[in-house]
Amino acid sequence: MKNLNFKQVLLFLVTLVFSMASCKPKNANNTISADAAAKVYVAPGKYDEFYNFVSGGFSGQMSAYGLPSGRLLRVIPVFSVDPEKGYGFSEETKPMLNTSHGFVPWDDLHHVQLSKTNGDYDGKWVFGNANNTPRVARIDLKTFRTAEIIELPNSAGNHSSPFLTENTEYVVAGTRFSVPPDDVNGDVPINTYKKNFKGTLSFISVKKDDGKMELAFQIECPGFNFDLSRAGKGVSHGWFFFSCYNTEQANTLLEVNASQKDKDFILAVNWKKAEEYLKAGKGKKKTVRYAHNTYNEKTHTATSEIKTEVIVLDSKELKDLCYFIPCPKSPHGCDVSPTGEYIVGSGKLAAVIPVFGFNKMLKTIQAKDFIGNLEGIPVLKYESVLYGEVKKPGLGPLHTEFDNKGNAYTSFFVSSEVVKWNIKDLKVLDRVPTYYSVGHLTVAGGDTKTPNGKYLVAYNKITKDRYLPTGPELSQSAQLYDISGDKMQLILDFPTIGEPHYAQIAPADLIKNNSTKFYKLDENKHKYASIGEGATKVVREGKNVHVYMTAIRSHFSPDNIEGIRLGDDVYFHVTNLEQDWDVPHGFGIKGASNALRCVVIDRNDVARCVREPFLRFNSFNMAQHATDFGFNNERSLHIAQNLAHANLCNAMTILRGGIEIVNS
Ligand code: RUQ
Repeated sequence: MKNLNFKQVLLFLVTLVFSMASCKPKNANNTISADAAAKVYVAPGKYDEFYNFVSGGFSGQMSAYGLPSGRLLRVIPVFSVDPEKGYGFSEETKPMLNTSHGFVPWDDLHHVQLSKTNGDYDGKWVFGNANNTPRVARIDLKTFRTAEIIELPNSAGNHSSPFLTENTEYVVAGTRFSVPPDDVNGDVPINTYKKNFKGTLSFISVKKDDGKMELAFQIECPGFNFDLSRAGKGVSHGWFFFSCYNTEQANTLLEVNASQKDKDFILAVNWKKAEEYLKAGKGKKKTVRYAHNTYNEKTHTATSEIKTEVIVLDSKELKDLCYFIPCPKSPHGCDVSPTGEYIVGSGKLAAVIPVFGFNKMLKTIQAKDFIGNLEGIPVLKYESVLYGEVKKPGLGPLHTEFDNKGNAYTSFFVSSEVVKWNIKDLKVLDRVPTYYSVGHLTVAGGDTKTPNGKYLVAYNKITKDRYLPTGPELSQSAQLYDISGDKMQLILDFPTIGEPHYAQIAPADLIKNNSTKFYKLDENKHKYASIGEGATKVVREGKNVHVYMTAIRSHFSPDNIEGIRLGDDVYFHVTNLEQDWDVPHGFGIKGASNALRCVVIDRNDVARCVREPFLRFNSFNMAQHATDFGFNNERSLHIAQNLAHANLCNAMTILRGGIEIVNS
């Protein structure tokens, strides 16, 4: 491959992709053995053994599935508005999507990471990254709701993110694309890329008890692209590894120019050392702008705070902080074995999978066995750090996970397969086709110190003939394999929400017993909450009218509101009084552009509208009189049930005969 130029390689790969994708493997129908159905059957009324948290890609959301059944349990809104849950529509949740650029209603969520204690999942939180407008979200696994979102300055294409250290000390997020730092004039000619563009790695600390995130520090690195990353664990705890490409620092035709070199790098970062430098005051304060959004469970309201400072460590000046390990051809996945000793780099265009030894790396550093220095960062000798190469594994390796028997599983996008190999002797043991073009894969507990090793799921980009056709666009999908035996066995296909990238699998027992059933009414600290029907009222404040309203099965209170005058703004604050598991209510108003859903017991949402031009509610059914506002309970409830995910407005200007929202 070395002697082929990139275009030849690409042509070769593309030809392969097409041949893989267009002809069904001969044994496609035979790959399911008779016992597969029994293996995935979860009887009605029975629970699955595992939760599977799957990234939603360009849907911006995360979804939770049960395994082995493949049942979709919930779509968790994270970076995109979600009318089903009112997320991003109610005034209470809108601040979650605030950024330094204003309200951003979508993103691309690629990677999920469950919080860890001692290198194993602890079931508290799951984190996700936003690629487009760089952010990291924390989802609380008691409620399956997004609890916090933090934006990342000095970043663009937050892809090597969010990856966690073994006790969730840090969530780490590297920028995929280098950019001029936020505190300098970024309006520079592109041909000054090498000089002006920087790659920044963010370290977000996570508080042990409540998970609160803070942007602890950033490390400024050379202007490369940081693609994926993993924390060290066990022996390598204290280190972080990032795959990087475009070390050519090309700025045009990246498809070709960013893959000129025979080797790119894995960047090894000693984050314990970074902490020392930080303590010694070696960080520099930089002026930036980023949003930090938090959802408060007591007030049921999110707040967004704009922060203006970050501490940056300079990899050029600070010794022993970073090292480059050469790695063949545009490494993508960068994965660390359960013991923390082996680091696997998957070069998208490489013919081998290099496996590096952590202890060999330390020795190489000690012996100063360097082959060069890039912007102050020593480059280690490939052969000295290398433990060995997996030969002829497949084409287009992307990601690797591990089982509990010393094996690794790598996904191959181009040859559309999962390949099992042994970590010690690097021999390929088994390979199975995926349908088709697998991206990420996950093994139950596959990135922990103690993988479970029962199941593997492959996440595919293309489904082609796997499902009933749905027009020109088909669902992406997941495929479940039983990996408990010597041979991997495909046992289930299931479609996914959006494009799945990384996903993780956790034992159900870790999460299900802590699930919140409802919010206690008397703990509601929302400003406009009505604790019981007796507390409902209508309060006039000048031209604003606040309706304190409650909802309980089939009944809104008050159900008639009078005294509204022409020109008033009316706000509905609806408190759901139910104190039982899973009794949501909805509230909607015809023609309004925002929605509210009092999904959870005692959640009090206000969807303060609206004032949008051109929205007219002349035919609004609930307003019966010129100045009185007749509120027909039955009809409104009917509307609510049918429009649980449709329109709602609860501030409106009353005009004659109907309700009109005017631009004011
Ligand atoms: S990356 S395959 Cu974000 Cu591999 Cu998706």
